[in-house]
Amino acid sequence: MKQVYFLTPFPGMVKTVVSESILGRAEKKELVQFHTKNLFDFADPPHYRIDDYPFGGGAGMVLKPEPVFRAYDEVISELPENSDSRVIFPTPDGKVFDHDAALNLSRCQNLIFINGHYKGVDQRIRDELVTDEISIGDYVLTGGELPALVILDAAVRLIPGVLNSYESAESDSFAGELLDCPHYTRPESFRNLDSPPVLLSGNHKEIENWKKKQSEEKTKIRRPDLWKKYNKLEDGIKNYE
Ligand code: 6GU
Repeated sequence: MKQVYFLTPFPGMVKTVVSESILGRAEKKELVQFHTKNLFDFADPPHYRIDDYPFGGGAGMVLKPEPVFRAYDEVISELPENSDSRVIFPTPDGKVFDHDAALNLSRCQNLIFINGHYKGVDQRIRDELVTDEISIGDYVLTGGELPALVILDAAVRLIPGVLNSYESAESDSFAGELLDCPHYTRPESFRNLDSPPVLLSGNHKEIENWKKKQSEEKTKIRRPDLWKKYNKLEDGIKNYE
């Protein structure tokens, strides 16, 4: 089973999301187990501070090294020896996350997320403990918990057995390089809005052609970058044949 740890000043935030989502269902299925370590539990009395002013000045506070290193040591002591662990620090200056990175994490044994809610974390944490610095896009959030949960959700849904077959990850956008096609369900006509007749035709070949065409048109317009990549791949296949 995959072990996932969060080192965070806000364990409640993580627990709530896990328990109310498919992450929680994956835990019930015993495919993954979630743990949180409250960084305040590893801070020094009497003030139990986990952040402090930055050396050299500047705005914002910096997450202190001691609580993080201590919490990390405790996590390592709970994991089997020589198990394969990735230590993830979600940060806007990290490598931008994508489907391939999610797939890669889904295949790791243990994931340890270090979440700061401060201007930064002491660089020694990043230098000594962190294996992966990951950003979820070019904008800034107030803390690492939401991005950690985004990264985790994307990875956990790719673990075999987490999704039901009808939620299958195989036809996802990005898994196949093209964006997903539009979907319709009953009623066939709703407020005078009709579903595309081809989808009700029963002609599987035509349905597949329609879906592919829709995916291609959407990708061309919204994501010229993916469209270019897709065409290169298709050309590769054609040249190979
Ligand atoms: Cl990983 N963290 C924060 N705080 N903001 C972000 C981010 C991560 N990725 C994009 N913005």
